[in-house]
Amino acid sequence: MPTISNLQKARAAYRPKLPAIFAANGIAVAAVDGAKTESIADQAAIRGFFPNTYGLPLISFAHAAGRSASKPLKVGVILSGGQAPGGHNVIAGLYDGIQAVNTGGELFGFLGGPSGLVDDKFKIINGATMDEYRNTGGFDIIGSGRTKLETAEQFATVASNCKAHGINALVVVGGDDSNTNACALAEHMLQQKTGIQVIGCPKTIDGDLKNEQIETSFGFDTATKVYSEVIGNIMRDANSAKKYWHFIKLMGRSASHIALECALKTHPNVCLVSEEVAAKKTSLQQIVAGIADVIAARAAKKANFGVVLIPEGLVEFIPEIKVLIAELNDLVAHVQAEFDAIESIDARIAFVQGKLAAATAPVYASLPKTIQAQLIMDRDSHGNVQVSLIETEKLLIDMVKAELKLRAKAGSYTGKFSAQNHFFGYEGRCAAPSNFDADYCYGLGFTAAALIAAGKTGYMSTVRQLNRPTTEWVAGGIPLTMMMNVERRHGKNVPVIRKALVELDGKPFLAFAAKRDAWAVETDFVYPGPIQYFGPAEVCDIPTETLRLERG
Ligand code: FBP
Repeated sequence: MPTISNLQKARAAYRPKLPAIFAANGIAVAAVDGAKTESIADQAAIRGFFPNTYGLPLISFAHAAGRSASKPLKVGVILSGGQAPGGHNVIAGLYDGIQAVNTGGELFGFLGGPSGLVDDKFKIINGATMDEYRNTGGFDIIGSGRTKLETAEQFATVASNCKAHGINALVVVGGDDSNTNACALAEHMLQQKTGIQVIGCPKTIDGDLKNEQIETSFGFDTATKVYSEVIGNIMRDANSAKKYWHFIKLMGRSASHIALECALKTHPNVCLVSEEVAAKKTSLQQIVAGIADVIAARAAKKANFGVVLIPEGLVEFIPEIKVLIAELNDLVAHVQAEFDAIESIDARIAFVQGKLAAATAPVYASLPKTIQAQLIMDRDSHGNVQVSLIETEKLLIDMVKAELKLRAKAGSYTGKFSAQNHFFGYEGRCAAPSNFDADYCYGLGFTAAALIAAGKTGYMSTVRQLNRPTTEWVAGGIPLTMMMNVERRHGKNVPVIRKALVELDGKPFLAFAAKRDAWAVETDFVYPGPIQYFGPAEVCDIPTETLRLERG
């Protein structure tokens, strides 16, 4: 038995609250078909891609006596992609739901993400195993992975592995890409008449898997609370020492939801929002000038300290860097062998520099050498640059320093600039889930079991009305095809679940935009402190600002 902390011991006793329908009736519920659905765009094309799962109705649940007498379920589950707090509670909800249907039910946890399904690597999750992981962070109960499950060959292998074990349903816990693939898997299973159902669950700390039906992805609440706690601590340090500017990069591969949420919670002097940078076509030099303006304005008030929040995906949204990255991705792919043969990083940089187009070559040349090197290092499995490895926070510090030097020379800046850099991402992905995520995830898992018991496939499990007390949370199902549109990826038109970026006319961004000028010059820091698991509801159960503003 591994050693566990006192908090973990106390937390193991927490009983997550279920959505109202299950709290009142257990699994004695029936699925009720609502209105038929259409995809959010490109309806004819999406119908063509998914003839068997397109147009399914929305699902809600109603009390139905006698439902608990159903036959035992044999379900497989995978955790896919980056860790997010609450994954273990999705599995706990699923496990308890399966047991509620019939105590003879079985849960197969496929190991290491989607590859576990293909390679048939699994462990049976029993009651004792489950109890060790309730309300804990991490995905370590079965591990996760980023293997893409998308080919007909993989689908056929998955079907035969499931049949061999008598598995009648799969639950895919993942983000937009994993659930896009879950939809294709559901379609395959129906087309091949395998009888195997597929249900998705919305996971990602990035908060970019959301829409009318999915109010938030799980993990966003806990992760942003952890980052906000640490940002608050840094703010207090900055306000005590009064000598450092802290440049903090925050995870979130593309969308800036995490940075925006942390800004709303902590009131930094600057928070960049990638989607705004793209919309306004702000250049890197303009971003640098904007930050330097804030630093100069605070220096004029003798405040030579502050905090700047930077979303992880920023570089890909800056117009000239976006073009540069696209060209570099193509270039490195086309001359891969030649490129790999060059040993020194200086020679690689010179090689790339010589091959760039006339418009992009000066952009590349203007960047510090470390960033030039990071832009041409190892690609991800799609051949793209790995943005999380680009040290945008250091790039901005260097450029701001240079800009302030020029201003000092010109006499328009007289402050002192000393900077520290940070990157917060992994620190929050496996935190013990907040009460919100513990309850939400348990509800998502239990709902997935109810959807399976009702014979549904091609759905994502949903729990809604999350801005209200848990006693008013509503469980249901949304067809995966409903969230889809067609996008061009790697030269092909493909159906994908649409990623939700920050909307510049959305309430969270507008609330931030209304305050940011004041936060820039004043020291209006907020120190949220650590997540509280025990205590009054107004401390323990507060949802994110994003959810509160979006849902009222
Ligand atoms: P998912 O989209 O799979 O949930 O992952 C999110 C994320 O945490 C991003 O914020 C980050 O850019 C990425 O994963 C890091 O990936 P890795 O864990 O492979 O380093």
